[in-house]
Amino acid sequence: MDKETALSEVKKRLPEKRYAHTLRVMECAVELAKRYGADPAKAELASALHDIAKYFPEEEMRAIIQSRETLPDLLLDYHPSVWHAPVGAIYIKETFGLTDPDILAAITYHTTGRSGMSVLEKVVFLADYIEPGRSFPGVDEVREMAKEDLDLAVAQALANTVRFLVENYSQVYPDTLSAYNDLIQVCGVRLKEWHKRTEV
Ligand code: DGI
Ligand code: FE
Ligand code: FE
Repeated sequence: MDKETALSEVKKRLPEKRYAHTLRVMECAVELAKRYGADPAKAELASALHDIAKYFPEEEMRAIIQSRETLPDLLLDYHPSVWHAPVGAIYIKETFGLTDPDILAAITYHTTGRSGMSVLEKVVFLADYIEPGRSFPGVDEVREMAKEDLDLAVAQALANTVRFLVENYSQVYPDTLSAYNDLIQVCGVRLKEWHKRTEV
């Protein structure tokens, strides 16, 4: 599947604002891929398609999760906002015959992350978080980290997301906690040093 086909299929399924978000994620992901050694073409295609299922009706997503062996039923115990990522990946595979496992994983885990993420998965996850249209608390700090250290930026983004969910008494999907734990093990010390350095 080429980029143009992907974008025209995505455009049909997304409102204008979400499509504009998609274009910004693509640009950002290509830049991060070049910086951190992921395949820029895969980063671009995965980003183009990452939110394709964002506006699928909840019931349709639920039916897809229930009927496909590869999608964990555990998803149904968590908030529907995490469903569009794995549902989008399986939809793309079945509808457009896209089978590249790297691209499908980057789409599947773009919302929650997971333990042992590939560089491509981190790039798409981070691009979705820091694209210039985002304005949530802490995003500028993650943008700064993204210029220097991919793991650091992804770890901080995950920490922010976990904190946000806990503060709202929302459930945290296990893959999100696994991703957080995994990356904190790698760069928890560096994160602490970064904050010590920028506090003064
Ligand atoms: O689809 P986007 O809006 O571009 O971004 P996204 O795919 O990162 O989805 C963000 C939403 O997902 C946001 O409302 C927070 C929610 N979310 C992310 N991780 C978790 C989560 N919600 C729950 N309940 N649990 C999670 O682990
Ligand atoms: Fe998304
Ligand atoms: Fe997105």
